[in-house]
Amino acid sequence: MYTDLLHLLLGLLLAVFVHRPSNRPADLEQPAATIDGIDVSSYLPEAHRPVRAAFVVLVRNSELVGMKRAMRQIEDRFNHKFNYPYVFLNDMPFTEEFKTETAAMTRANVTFGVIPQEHWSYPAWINQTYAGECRQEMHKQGVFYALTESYRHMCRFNSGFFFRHPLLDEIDYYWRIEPDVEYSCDIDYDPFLFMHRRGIKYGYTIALHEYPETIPTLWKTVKEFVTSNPEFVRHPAGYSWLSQDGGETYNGCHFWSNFEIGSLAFFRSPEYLAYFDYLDRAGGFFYERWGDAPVHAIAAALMLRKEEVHWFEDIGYYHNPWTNCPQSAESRLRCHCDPAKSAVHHYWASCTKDWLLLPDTAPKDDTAAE
Ligand SMILES: Nc1nc2c(ncn2[C@@H]2O[C@H](COP(=O)(O)OP(=O)(O)O)[C@@H](O)[C@H]2O)c(=O)[nH]1
Ligand SMILES: *[C@@H]1O[C@H](CO)[C@@H](O)[C@H](O)[C@H]1NC(C)=O
Ligand SMILES: *[C@@H]1O[C@H](CO)[C@@H](O)[C@H](O)[C@H]1NC(C)=O
Ligand SMILES: [Mg+2]
Repeated sequence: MYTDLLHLLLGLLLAVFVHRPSNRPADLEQPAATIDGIDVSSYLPEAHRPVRAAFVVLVRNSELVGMKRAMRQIEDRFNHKFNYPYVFLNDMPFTEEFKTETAAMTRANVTFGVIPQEHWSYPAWINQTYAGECRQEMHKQGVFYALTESYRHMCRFNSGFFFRHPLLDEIDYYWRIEPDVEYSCDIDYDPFLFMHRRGIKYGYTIALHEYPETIPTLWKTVKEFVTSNPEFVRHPAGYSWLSQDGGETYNGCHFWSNFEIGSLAFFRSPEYLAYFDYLDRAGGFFYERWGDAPVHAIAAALMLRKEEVHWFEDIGYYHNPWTNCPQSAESRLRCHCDPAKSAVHHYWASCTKDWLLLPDTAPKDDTAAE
Protein backbone atom coordinates (compact mmCIF):
# COMPACT_ATOMS: atom_id res chain seq x y z
CA MET A 1 0.00 0.00 0.00
CA TYR A 2 2.65 2.54 1.11
CA THR A 3 5.07 1.24 -1.50
CA ASP A 4 2.44 1.77 -4.22
CA LEU A 5 2.00 5.34 -3.06
CA LEU A 6 5.76 5.84 -2.97
CA HIS A 7 6.09 4.53 -6.50
CA LEU A 8 3.36 6.87 -7.65
CA LEU A 9 5.08 9.89 -6.04
CA LEU A 10 8.44 8.87 -7.45
CA GLY A 11 6.87 8.54 -10.88
CA LEU A 12 5.34 12.01 -10.66
CA LEU A 13 8.65 13.52 -9.53
CA LEU A 14 10.48 11.83 -12.39
CA ALA A 15 7.88 13.07 -14.84
CA VAL A 16 8.51 16.63 -13.65
CA PHE A 17 12.30 16.55 -13.59
CA VAL A 18 13.02 14.32 -16.56
CA HIS A 19 10.72 16.31 -18.80
CA ARG A 20 11.61 15.61 -22.41
CA PRO A 21 11.05 18.64 -24.55
CA SER A 22 9.06 17.86 -27.66
CA ASN A 23 10.44 18.00 -31.18
CA ARG A 24 6.92 18.41 -32.49
CA PRO A 25 6.75 21.35 -34.93
CA ALA A 26 4.80 24.27 -33.53
CA ASP A 27 1.90 23.98 -35.97
CA LEU A 28 1.16 20.44 -34.80
CA GLU A 29 1.40 21.48 -31.13
CA GLN A 30 -2.00 23.24 -31.02
CA PRO A 31 -4.71 22.37 -30.33
CA ALA A 32 -3.45 19.69 -27.93
CA ALA A 33 -2.95 16.42 -29.77
CA THR A 34 -5.97 16.47 -32.04
CA ILE A 35 -6.49 17.95 -35.48
CA ASP A 36 -9.91 17.62 -37.10
CA GLY A 37 -10.85 15.20 -34.34
CA ILE A 38 -7.89 12.91 -35.06
CA ASP A 39 -5.32 12.27 -32.35
CA VAL A 40 -2.11 13.16 -34.17
CA SER A 41 0.24 11.94 -31.44
CA SER A 42 -0.41 8.33 -32.47
CA TYR A 43 -2.71 6.24 -34.62
CA LEU A 44 -3.85 2.67 -34.09
CA PRO A 45 -3.18 0.29 -37.01
CA GLU A 46 -6.83 0.35 -38.11
CA ALA A 47 -7.43 4.06 -37.28
CA HIS A 48 -8.40 6.70 -39.78
CA ARG A 49 -5.36 8.75 -40.82
CA PRO A 50 -5.37 12.40 -41.88
CA VAL A 51 -2.99 11.61 -44.76
CA ARG A 52 -2.93 8.62 -47.12
CA ALA A 53 0.69 7.58 -46.79
CA ALA A 54 2.99 4.57 -46.66
CA PHE A 55 6.57 3.46 -46.38
CA VAL A 56 7.68 2.38 -49.84
CA VAL A 57 10.55 -0.08 -50.00
CA LEU A 58 12.29 -1.47 -53.07
CA VAL A 59 14.31 -4.41 -51.80
CA ARG A 60 15.73 -7.83 -52.70
CA ASN A 61 14.95 -11.08 -50.88
CA SER A 62 18.66 -11.38 -50.08
CA GLU A 63 18.47 -8.16 -48.03
CA LEU A 64 16.00 -9.53 -45.48
CA VAL A 65 18.20 -9.11 -42.40
CA GLY A 66 19.20 -5.54 -43.28
CA MET A 67 15.54 -4.80 -43.97
CA LYS A 68 14.52 -6.05 -40.55
CA ARG A 69 17.27 -3.96 -38.97
CA ALA A 70 15.95 -0.82 -40.68
CA MET A 71 12.31 -1.64 -39.87
CA ARG A 72 13.10 -2.33 -36.22
CA GLN A 73 14.50 1.20 -35.90
CA ILE A 74 11.66 2.84 -37.85
CA GLU A 75 9.19 1.04 -35.63
CA ASP A 76 10.92 1.76 -32.32
CA ARG A 77 11.62 5.40 -33.15
CA PHE A 78 8.37 6.28 -34.89
CA ASN A 79 5.96 3.82 -36.37
CA HIS A 80 4.91 1.83 -33.30
CA LYS A 81 2.83 4.92 -32.51
CA PHE A 82 1.70 5.80 -36.06
CA ASN A 83 1.36 2.43 -37.77
CA TYR A 84 1.76 3.64 -41.33
CA PRO A 85 1.57 0.70 -43.75
CA TYR A 86 4.56 -0.68 -45.64
CA VAL A 87 4.56 -1.40 -49.37
CA PHE A 88 7.41 -3.68 -50.42
CA LEU A 89 8.34 -3.83 -54.10
CA ASN A 90 10.65 -6.22 -55.92
CA ASP A 91 11.52 -7.18 -59.49
CA MET A 92 11.11 -10.82 -58.35
CA PRO A 93 8.42 -12.40 -56.13
CA PHE A 94 9.12 -12.05 -52.41
CA THR A 95 9.84 -15.30 -50.59
CA GLU A 96 7.51 -16.54 -47.84
CA GLU A 97 10.38 -16.09 -45.42
CA PHE A 98 10.78 -12.44 -46.41
CA LYS A 99 7.07 -11.76 -46.07
CA THR A 100 6.64 -13.49 -42.72
CA GLU A 101 9.70 -12.01 -41.07
CA THR A 102 9.16 -8.41 -42.20
CA ALA A 103 5.45 -8.55 -41.28
CA ALA A 104 6.49 -9.68 -37.79
CA MET A 105 8.39 -6.40 -37.26
CA THR A 106 5.25 -4.23 -37.20
CA ARG A 107 1.57 -4.08 -36.27
CA ALA A 108 0.92 -2.05 -39.43
CA ASN A 109 -0.44 -3.39 -42.71
CA VAL A 110 2.26 -4.83 -44.95
CA THR A 111 1.80 -5.53 -48.68
CA PHE A 112 4.16 -7.06 -51.23
CA GLY A 113 4.22 -6.25 -54.92
CA VAL A 114 6.08 -7.43 -57.98
CA ILE A 115 7.18 -4.73 -60.42
CA PRO A 116 5.62 -4.97 -63.89
CA GLN A 117 8.21 -6.13 -66.43
CA GLU A 118 7.91 -2.99 -68.56
CA HIS A 119 9.08 -0.95 -65.55
CA TRP A 120 12.23 -3.03 -65.13
CA SER A 121 13.58 -3.86 -68.60
CA TYR A 122 15.19 -2.28 -71.65
CA PRO A 123 12.93 -0.01 -73.68
CA ALA A 124 12.87 -0.82 -77.41
CA TRP A 125 14.98 2.22 -78.34
CA ILE A 126 17.98 1.16 -76.25
CA ASN A 127 20.84 -0.47 -78.15
CA GLN A 128 21.85 -3.15 -75.67
CA THR A 129 25.12 -3.93 -77.45
CA TYR A 130 26.14 -0.31 -77.14
CA ALA A 131 24.95 -0.22 -73.51
CA GLY A 132 27.28 -3.14 -72.79
CA GLU A 133 30.21 -1.29 -74.38
CA CYS A 134 29.41 1.76 -72.27
CA ARG A 135 29.43 -0.31 -69.08
CA GLN A 136 32.88 -1.69 -69.95
CA GLU A 137 34.17 1.80 -70.68
CA MET A 138 32.87 3.13 -67.33
CA HIS A 139 34.42 0.12 -65.59
CA LYS A 140 37.81 1.03 -67.09
CA GLN A 141 37.37 4.52 -65.66
CA GLY A 142 36.73 3.05 -62.20
CA VAL A 143 33.13 4.25 -61.85
CA PHE A 144 31.13 2.73 -58.92
CA TYR A 145 28.54 0.16 -60.04
CA ALA A 146 29.84 0.54 -63.64
CA LEU A 147 29.11 -3.03 -64.73
CA THR A 148 25.76 -3.71 -63.13
CA GLU A 149 22.61 -3.76 -65.24
CA SER A 150 20.24 -4.27 -62.29
CA TYR A 151 21.53 -1.09 -60.65
CA ARG A 152 20.55 0.83 -63.78
CA HIS A 153 17.07 -0.75 -63.84
CA MET A 154 16.76 0.20 -60.16
CA CYS A 155 17.71 3.85 -60.84
CA ARG A 156 15.33 4.06 -63.78
CA PHE A 157 12.50 2.47 -61.77
CA ASN A 158 13.00 4.91 -58.90
CA SER A 159 13.19 7.80 -61.36
CA GLY A 160 10.09 7.10 -63.37
CA PHE A 161 7.98 4.19 -62.24
CA PHE A 162 7.70 3.54 -58.49
CA PHE A 163 4.81 6.01 -58.16
CA ARG A 164 2.84 4.14 -60.85
CA HIS A 165 2.76 0.83 -59.00
CA PRO A 166 -0.88 -0.22 -58.38
CA LEU A 167 -0.19 -0.81 -54.66
CA LEU A 168 0.36 2.96 -54.38
CA ASP A 169 -2.86 3.92 -56.15
CA GLU A 170 -4.58 4.96 -52.90
CA ILE A 171 -1.46 6.64 -51.51
CA ASP A 172 -0.63 10.37 -51.65
CA TYR A 173 2.67 10.53 -49.73
CA TYR A 174 5.51 8.02 -49.49
CA TRP A 175 8.51 7.60 -47.21
CA ARG A 176 11.31 5.69 -48.86
CA ILE A 177 13.43 3.35 -46.80
CA GLU A 178 16.24 0.99 -47.71
CA PRO A 179 17.72 -2.01 -45.94
CA ASP A 180 20.47 -1.25 -43.42
CA VAL A 181 19.64 2.41 -42.89
CA GLU A 182 19.52 3.67 -39.31
CA TYR A 183 17.14 6.00 -37.56
CA SER A 184 18.76 7.50 -34.50
CA CYS A 185 16.13 9.88 -33.06
CA ASP A 186 12.63 9.54 -31.64
CA ILE A 187 10.19 11.09 -34.10
CA ASP A 188 7.16 12.00 -32.00
CA TYR A 189 5.08 13.74 -34.65
CA ASP A 190 3.69 12.74 -38.02
CA PRO A 191 6.02 13.98 -40.84
CA PHE A 192 3.37 13.20 -43.47
CA LEU A 193 0.85 15.44 -41.72
CA PHE A 194 3.52 18.08 -41.21
CA MET A 195 4.20 18.13 -44.96
CA HIS A 196 0.56 17.99 -45.93
CA ARG A 197 -0.39 20.94 -43.70
CA ARG A 198 2.45 23.11 -44.99
CA GLY A 199 2.15 22.16 -48.65
CA ILE A 200 5.61 20.56 -48.66
CA LYS A 201 6.12 18.26 -51.65
CA TYR A 202 9.58 16.85 -51.01
CA GLY A 203 11.53 16.17 -47.81
CA TYR A 204 15.16 15.10 -47.43
CA THR A 205 17.84 14.67 -44.76
CA ILE A 206 21.14 14.83 -46.71
CA ALA A 207 22.11 16.68 -49.90
CA LEU A 208 25.36 15.89 -51.71
CA HIS A 209 27.30 16.38 -54.95
CA GLU A 210 26.92 13.61 -57.56
CA TYR A 211 29.87 11.78 -59.15
CA PRO A 212 30.13 13.54 -62.54
CA GLU A 213 31.33 10.36 -64.32
CA THR A 214 27.86 8.80 -63.87
CA ILE A 215 25.98 11.65 -65.61
CA PRO A 216 28.13 13.15 -68.43
CA THR A 217 25.14 14.16 -70.61
CA LEU A 218 22.34 14.50 -68.03
CA TRP A 219 22.51 18.29 -67.77
CA LYS A 220 22.66 18.80 -71.53
CA THR A 221 19.55 16.61 -71.83
CA VAL A 222 17.73 18.55 -69.09
CA LYS A 223 18.50 21.83 -70.87
CA GLU A 224 17.16 20.47 -74.16
CA PHE A 225 13.98 19.42 -72.39
CA VAL A 226 13.57 22.80 -70.70
CA THR A 227 14.06 24.65 -73.99
CA SER A 228 11.08 22.90 -75.54
CA ASN A 229 9.06 22.77 -72.26
CA PRO A 230 9.74 26.10 -70.52
CA GLU A 231 6.62 25.69 -68.33
CA PHE A 232 8.55 22.96 -66.47
CA VAL A 233 10.56 25.65 -64.66
CA ARG A 234 8.28 27.14 -62.01
CA HIS A 235 11.20 27.98 -59.72
CA PRO A 236 13.96 29.69 -61.75
CA ALA A 237 15.94 30.35 -58.54
CA GLY A 238 16.49 26.58 -58.44
CA TYR A 239 19.08 27.03 -61.20
CA SER A 240 21.43 28.74 -58.78
CA TRP A 241 21.33 25.62 -56.58
CA LEU A 242 22.05 23.31 -59.53
CA SER A 243 24.67 25.40 -61.27
CA GLN A 244 27.43 27.79 -60.26
CA ASP A 245 27.97 29.18 -63.76
CA GLY A 246 24.56 30.49 -64.72
CA GLY A 247 23.26 27.13 -65.95
CA GLU A 248 26.21 26.20 -68.15
CA THR A 249 27.20 23.12 -66.10
CA TYR A 250 25.54 21.09 -63.32
CA ASN A 251 27.33 21.21 -59.97
CA GLY A 252 25.93 17.78 -59.00
CA CYS A 253 23.81 18.99 -56.06
CA HIS A 254 21.09 16.48 -55.26
CA PHE A 255 19.00 15.22 -52.36
CA TRP A 256 20.21 11.79 -51.32
CA SER A 257 17.20 9.75 -52.37
CA ASN A 258 17.66 6.69 -50.16
CA PHE A 259 15.71 8.88 -47.70
CA GLU A 260 12.77 10.70 -49.18
CA ILE A 261 9.37 11.73 -47.88
CA GLY A 262 7.45 13.04 -50.82
CA SER A 263 4.19 13.84 -52.47
CA LEU A 264 3.32 11.33 -55.17
CA ALA A 265 1.28 14.00 -56.96
CA PHE A 266 4.55 15.76 -57.72
CA PHE A 267 5.91 12.72 -59.59
CA ARG A 268 2.57 11.91 -61.19
CA SER A 269 2.22 15.43 -62.64
CA PRO A 270 2.23 15.78 -66.45
CA GLU A 271 5.35 17.98 -66.19
CA TYR A 272 7.35 15.39 -64.28
CA LEU A 273 6.15 12.55 -66.53
CA ALA A 274 7.17 14.47 -69.65
CA TYR A 275 10.55 15.23 -68.08
CA PHE A 276 11.15 11.57 -67.18
CA ASP A 277 10.06 10.43 -70.61
CA TYR A 278 12.47 12.82 -72.30
CA LEU A 279 15.37 11.62 -70.14
CA ASP A 280 14.42 7.99 -70.68
CA ARG A 281 14.47 8.37 -74.47
CA ALA A 282 17.90 10.00 -74.31
CA GLY A 283 19.22 6.65 -73.01
CA GLY A 284 21.43 7.86 -70.16
CA PHE A 285 19.95 5.44 -67.64
CA PHE A 286 21.70 2.69 -69.65
CA TYR A 287 24.48 4.33 -71.69
CA GLU A 288 25.64 6.22 -68.61
CA ARG A 289 24.42 5.52 -65.10
CA TRP A 290 22.00 8.29 -64.25
CA GLY A 291 20.88 8.04 -60.64
CA ASP A 292 17.35 8.63 -59.44
CA ALA A 293 18.73 11.12 -56.91
CA PRO A 294 19.92 13.76 -59.42
CA VAL A 295 16.87 13.07 -61.62
CA HIS A 296 14.49 13.72 -58.69
CA ALA A 297 16.50 16.66 -57.39
CA ILE A 298 16.73 18.53 -60.69
CA ALA A 299 12.95 18.25 -61.00
CA ALA A 300 12.38 19.32 -57.40
CA ALA A 301 14.70 22.31 -57.73
CA LEU A 302 13.08 23.56 -60.93
CA MET A 303 9.46 22.53 -60.39
CA LEU A 304 9.00 23.26 -56.68
CA ARG A 305 9.32 26.46 -54.74
CA LYS A 306 11.96 26.71 -52.05
CA GLU A 307 9.28 26.35 -49.34
CA GLU A 308 7.91 23.18 -50.93
CA VAL A 309 11.18 21.36 -50.22
CA HIS A 310 11.98 20.62 -46.58
CA TRP A 311 15.16 19.58 -44.82
CA PHE A 312 14.24 17.22 -41.96
CA GLU A 313 17.10 18.41 -39.81
CA ASP A 314 15.41 16.81 -36.77
CA ILE A 315 15.42 13.25 -38.20
CA GLY A 316 18.59 11.39 -37.25
CA TYR A 317 19.48 9.21 -40.23
CA TYR A 318 22.37 7.11 -41.46
CA HIS A 319 22.99 5.40 -44.81
CA ASN A 320 26.56 4.34 -45.38
CA PRO A 321 28.66 6.53 -45.38
CA TRP A 322 26.68 9.68 -44.47
CA THR A 323 24.77 10.79 -41.36
CA ASN A 324 22.23 13.47 -40.65
CA CYS A 325 22.22 14.34 -36.95
CA PRO A 326 20.38 17.25 -35.34
CA GLN A 327 22.51 19.88 -33.63
CA SER A 328 20.26 21.24 -30.88
CA ALA A 329 20.72 20.50 -27.17
CA GLU A 330 17.10 19.29 -27.09
CA SER A 331 17.86 16.61 -29.69
CA ARG A 332 20.53 14.98 -27.51
CA LEU A 333 17.77 13.73 -25.24
CA ARG A 334 16.01 11.82 -28.03
CA CYS A 335 18.87 10.85 -30.38
CA HIS A 336 21.88 8.55 -30.22
CA CYS A 337 23.83 10.07 -33.14
CA ASP A 338 26.91 12.31 -32.93
CA PRO A 339 26.05 15.89 -34.00
CA ALA A 340 29.70 16.50 -34.93
CA LYS A 341 29.44 13.75 -37.58
CA SER A 342 26.44 15.27 -39.35
CA ALA A 343 26.97 15.63 -43.12
CA VAL A 344 26.17 19.35 -42.99
CA HIS A 345 29.67 19.97 -41.60
CA HIS A 346 31.27 18.43 -44.70
CA TYR A 347 31.98 20.38 -47.89
CA TRP A 348 30.70 17.48 -50.06
CA ALA A 349 27.28 17.90 -48.43
CA SER A 350 27.17 21.70 -48.64
CA CYS A 351 24.16 21.49 -50.96
CA THR A 352 21.91 21.41 -47.86
CA LYS A 353 23.11 24.82 -46.70
CA ASP A 354 22.97 26.16 -50.27
CA TRP A 355 19.28 25.24 -50.57
CA LEU A 356 18.51 27.14 -47.37
CA LEU A 357 20.29 30.18 -48.80
CA LEU A 358 18.07 30.34 -51.89
CA PRO A 359 15.81 33.38 -52.00
CA ASP A 360 12.12 32.88 -51.19
CA THR A 361 10.50 33.34 -54.57
CA ALA A 362 6.96 33.32 -55.80
CA PRO A 363 6.20 30.63 -58.38
CA LYS A 364 5.91 31.66 -62.01
CA ASP A 365 2.34 30.40 -62.10
CA ASP A 366 0.66 30.00 -58.74
CA THR A 367 -2.39 28.24 -60.13
CA ALA A 368 -0.29 25.29 -61.29
CA ALA A 369 0.94 24.73 -57.74
CA GLU A 370 -1.69 22.15 -56.73
N1 LIG B 1 14.29 -5.75 -55.79
C1 LIG B 1 15.47 -5.18 -56.07
N2 LIG B 1 15.87 -4.14 -55.34
C2 LIG B 1 17.07 -3.58 -55.62
C3 LIG B 1 17.91 -4.05 -56.67
N3 LIG B 1 19.04 -3.29 -56.70
C4 LIG B 1 18.90 -2.39 -55.71
N4 LIG B 1 17.72 -2.55 -55.04
C5 LIG B 1 17.18 -1.74 -53.93
O1 LIG B 1 17.31 -0.40 -54.33
C6 LIG B 1 17.78 0.39 -53.26
C7 LIG B 1 19.12 1.02 -53.64
O2 LIG B 1 20.08 0.01 -53.85
P1 LIG B 1 21.45 0.00 -53.06
O3 LIG B 1 22.11 -1.29 -53.38
O4 LIG B 1 21.20 0.31 -51.61
O5 LIG B 1 22.23 1.18 -53.78
P2 LIG B 1 23.09 2.37 -53.12
O6 LIG B 1 22.34 2.85 -51.91
O7 LIG B 1 23.16 3.38 -54.23
O8 LIG B 1 24.42 1.77 -52.79
C8 LIG B 1 17.84 -0.53 -52.05
O9 LIG B 1 16.62 -0.43 -51.34
C9 LIG B 1 17.98 -1.90 -52.66
O10 LIG B 1 17.42 -2.88 -51.82
C10 LIG B 1 17.44 -5.17 -57.45
O11 LIG B 1 18.09 -5.63 -58.38
N5 LIG B 1 16.22 -5.68 -57.10
C1 LIG C 1 -3.78 -3.84 -46.26
O1 LIG C 1 -3.70 -2.96 -47.37
C2 LIG C 1 -4.20 -3.49 -48.56
C3 LIG C 1 -3.86 -2.53 -49.68
O2 LIG C 1 -4.26 -1.23 -49.36
C4 LIG C 1 -5.70 -3.74 -48.39
O3 LIG C 1 -6.24 -4.28 -49.57
C5 LIG C 1 -5.89 -4.71 -47.24
O4 LIG C 1 -7.27 -4.88 -46.99
C6 LIG C 1 -5.22 -4.21 -45.98
N1 LIG C 1 -5.26 -5.25 -44.96
C7 LIG C 1 -5.67 -5.00 -43.73
C8 LIG C 1 -5.59 -6.17 -42.79
O5 LIG C 1 -6.05 -3.92 -43.35
C1 LIG D 1 24.22 -0.91 -81.66
O1 LIG D 1 25.51 -0.66 -81.12
C2 LIG D 1 26.53 -1.41 -81.74
C3 LIG D 1 27.79 -1.21 -80.90
O2 LIG D 1 28.10 0.14 -80.70
C4 LIG D 1 26.66 -0.93 -83.18
O3 LIG D 1 27.71 -1.65 -83.84
C5 LIG D 1 25.35 -1.17 -83.90
O4 LIG D 1 25.42 -0.64 -85.20
C6 LIG D 1 24.20 -0.51 -83.14
N1 LIG D 1 22.94 -0.93 -83.73
C7 LIG D 1 22.03 -0.08 -84.15
C8 LIG D 1 20.78 -0.67 -84.70
O5 LIG D 1 22.18 1.13 -84.08
MG1 LIG E 1 21.49 1.90 -50.36
